[in-house]
Amino acid sequence: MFRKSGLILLLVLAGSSLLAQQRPNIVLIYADDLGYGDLSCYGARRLRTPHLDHLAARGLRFTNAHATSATCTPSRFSLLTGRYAWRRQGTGIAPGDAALLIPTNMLTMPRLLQQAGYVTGVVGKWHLGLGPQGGPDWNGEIRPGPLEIGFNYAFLMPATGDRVPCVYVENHRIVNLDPADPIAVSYTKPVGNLPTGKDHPELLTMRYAHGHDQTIVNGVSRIGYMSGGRKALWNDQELAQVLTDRAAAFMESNRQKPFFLYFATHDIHVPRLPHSRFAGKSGMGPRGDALLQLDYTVGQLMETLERLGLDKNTLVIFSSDNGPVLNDGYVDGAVEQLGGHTPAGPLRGGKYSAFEAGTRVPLLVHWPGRLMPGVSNALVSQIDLMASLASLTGQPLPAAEAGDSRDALGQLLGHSRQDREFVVGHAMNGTLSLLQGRYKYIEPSTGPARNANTNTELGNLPQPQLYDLRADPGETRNLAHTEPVLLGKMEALLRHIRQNSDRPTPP
Ligand code: NG6
Ligand code: CA
Repeated sequence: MFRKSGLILLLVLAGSSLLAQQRPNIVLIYADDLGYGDLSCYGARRLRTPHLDHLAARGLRFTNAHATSATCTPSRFSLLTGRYAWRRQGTGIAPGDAALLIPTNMLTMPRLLQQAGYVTGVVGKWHLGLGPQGGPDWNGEIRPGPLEIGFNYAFLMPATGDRVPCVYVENHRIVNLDPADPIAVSYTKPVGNLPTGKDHPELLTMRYAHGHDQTIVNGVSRIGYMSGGRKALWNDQELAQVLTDRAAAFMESNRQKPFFLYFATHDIHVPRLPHSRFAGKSGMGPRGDALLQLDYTVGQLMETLERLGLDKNTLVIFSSDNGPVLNDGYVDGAVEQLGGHTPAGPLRGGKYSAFEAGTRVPLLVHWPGRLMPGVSNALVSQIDLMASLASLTGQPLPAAEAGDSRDALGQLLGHSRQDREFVVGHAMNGTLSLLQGRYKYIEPSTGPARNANTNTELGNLPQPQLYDLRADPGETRNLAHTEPVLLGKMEALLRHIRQNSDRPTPP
């Protein structure tokens, strides 16, 4: 009798430790505007990214991984909800005073992980809106925001580096805001009397190339107007370190519990103003220097995990929200000093584009001893991270939630090399594309062929496009005329996906 209950106890203990092992810490590092060819582990030769290369060498490096959209806000919306942003109005690039874009009653990745017993934190670039309709109360309680959709802790840049307000928001409040110097923000009309880039170009330390000519903060004019909040303004050169320190502090204070950290770096988005210790180090101007800073940041996070003894029990996922861009609004030498570097590798297009470089991005996964390291050519999409983390942590996904997300844990951990049945891409002006096996279909669009500001090829054509990416990774030969049957099938499938969510609802 005693023996039997002892055995049961042993089994229960083994079971629970197995369960505990299924709850590794999860660190999702999301870089901004990082291209498929920007890291040395993805073939870059002009600069070295040793920390990211180390992750790749000890983990799994994907060659065919995709962000859901070619810009930031929709990619992040999809990442955190498991639903394509293009299904929902108002999820395009958000102004800095937008209301919270994710409904508080939607199941999100952080809420799901909270339900699995995780402490959840977000540090870095948010760009998913804050506050109620009409925008946030910057001088009071800023809610709803990440805390209302499943994060226990938030330390944010509200939108982007090039959008006001240039302040940090911690949980519900702007950090260091002096009540005697309240902050005002507007995206429609000037507020206060801070100079603008348009009227005072002589005050600028970095010139704007297009847009970005409104309020000047730290010598750089931004998108939007702001006034006040002087003590709360961030220092652009310190930004990466401030975010990294907050991320490290979150991991340290939660080291006894399973934690989920969504760490959204600002690098390598504009304005590129890396710390002076990286200035000139890449020989490629601020964009290359920001890449080195991004690599250093990842190194710091990994070092923190090692110091805390958590590196073995932490699943680290690294990717980017969209593809690369050179001149995204400031004259910072990105074009002139590029040399032979190819930010998109062999791919066509870039940020904003329906071509591959818009959404095919680096993806590295690291979990020592728990995944099969190497290189995976499996077709995967960030839309599946939510269902995959549900699967990892044993959380059921209700049919009505994360409807576009599928369990791809096997692929993420390298146990399966199977392609996703299809992957949908989404360009800035709304054009959708469909990847299936070696083929890519881009739907007809009347959108512009090029982004006139950034000089990016957008992949829009009034006719359908079909490419064989295996034979023609640079999307140069349109097969729409020679492969009408395949074209018809892919058109029909995309139409079906547009009308139905991807994870079938059980009867
Ligand atoms: C564009 C900005 C660009 C960048 C982008 C958002 C202009 C002319 N261009 O509208 O500089 O801020 O929005 O980038 O204003 S993202 O990576 O956050 O999507
Ligand atoms: Ca981006």
